[in-house]
Amino acid sequence: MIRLSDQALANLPAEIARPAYDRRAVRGGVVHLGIGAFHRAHQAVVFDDALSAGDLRWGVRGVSFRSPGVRDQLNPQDGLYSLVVRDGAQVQTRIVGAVRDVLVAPESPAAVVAALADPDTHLVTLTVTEKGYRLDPASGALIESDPEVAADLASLAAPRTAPGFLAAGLAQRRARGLEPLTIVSCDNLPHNGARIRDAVLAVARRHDPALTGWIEGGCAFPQTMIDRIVPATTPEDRRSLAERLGVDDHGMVKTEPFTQWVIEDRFAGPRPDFERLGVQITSAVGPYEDAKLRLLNGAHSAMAYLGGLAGLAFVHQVIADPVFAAYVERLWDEAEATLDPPAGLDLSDYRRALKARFANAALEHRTRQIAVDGSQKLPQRLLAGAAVRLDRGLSIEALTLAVAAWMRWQDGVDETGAVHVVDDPLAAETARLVARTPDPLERAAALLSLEAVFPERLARDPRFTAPVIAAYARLARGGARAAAAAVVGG
Ligand code: CS2
Repeated sequence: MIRLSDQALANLPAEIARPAYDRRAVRGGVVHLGIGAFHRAHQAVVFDDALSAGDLRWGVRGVSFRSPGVRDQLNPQDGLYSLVVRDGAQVQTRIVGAVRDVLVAPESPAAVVAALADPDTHLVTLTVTEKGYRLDPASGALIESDPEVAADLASLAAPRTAPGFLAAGLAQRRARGLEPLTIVSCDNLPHNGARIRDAVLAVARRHDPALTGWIEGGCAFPQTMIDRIVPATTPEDRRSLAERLGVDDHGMVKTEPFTQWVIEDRFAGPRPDFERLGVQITSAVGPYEDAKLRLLNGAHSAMAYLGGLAGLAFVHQVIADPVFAAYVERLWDEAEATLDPPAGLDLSDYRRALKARFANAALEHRTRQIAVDGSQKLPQRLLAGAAVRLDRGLSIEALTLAVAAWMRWQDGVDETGAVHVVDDPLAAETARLVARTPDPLERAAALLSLEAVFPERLARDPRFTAPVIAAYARLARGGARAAAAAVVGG
């Protein structure tokens, strides 16, 4: 079967939407760092819409930080890929043309720096996951002991990290007399704009105080809230798409109909007409971000660990279970009381919509996918809300059960006896703590000593530690479902 490409577009069935603009005339206005499925199913679609609306400045140059996988999927396809939107039995497919090419950072660091320092480039977007910022999750400081960070702090000749590449690219722009950039973090981190700004400045400061001043004075790092559920593509997804398209697409992504992007109104230079493309531009992103992180992502992580421990493979299976569904409502009750939602965001409607999104069985969103990198996710998804509740003297039974479930997940085996890999930057450390504490009832206390995850004010507060340890004991005794039932009943 032939591969998707500009030429193959003519062979596609007529009902498949495809770029109607002249792809050869598209400029590379955007550099995207971390071109995984999430970018392709979200921001790249907005840039594709901008191109379709006739503004040809917003083509994307993608960068992969680790493997050449996405480059090998997309470059032979002229950057084209299918966006498959699944809602129950309905499937909609569209070919996205926004991506021009993909660079692999470790293979060609100079090309990535050159892309950042290209006069056509105005925006940098990033989806490098929480750990890609190289900031300590609890303190927010640059992790200087990380060997790649240390290398970038010593020299930017061939950067290794996202903050290092940005510092090097901005240095080259400044040297060439080009305009500063708008750098848009699209990761699920609180104050994500400030985080990437802090990380870039921490690297720049080490190399050139004048560069630091130029970045502070001219570059913009808006805060964003970004939302779309994008499960990993499977070989079966690809096979069924090939049957429908009649061409082979190695770069397809699948997602849900829902999509949302809220960006703080802070730009250094040209940008697409975001408002006309359905993107919300606002002065205050924080309230959107907190609601999304604590309700959507908090429930996601809770379902990933509790459902995962119970041996449930998919999110829709977890939410279909009445006990887990009632538990999620309870978790949301706890989280909701800590939020200050923006005007116009009705949290009851938001929760109802989330439940329907989680129930979309056609997505086949794996609990194990969400379980990855828990140490980076817990602080903003569960612990921040717990801290607010403790300040107000409120109970945290549901939140602490999710924390305890993450701890149980670190054992690497679920309640059915199935083994899983603990995929997390702190996996070696958690494994050491687990191994050193053979008595499962003491493990929770041992894991609470992880300073990168648990801020001191929580780790030292018995109002936090006692329910975590009790929930852990309940999980060890009766399993995830019974522990969730105890929270719901209590
Ligand atoms: C998920 C998110 O994998 C995860 O941690 O919670 O990727 C989630 O699907 C997105 O944030 C939804 O916008």
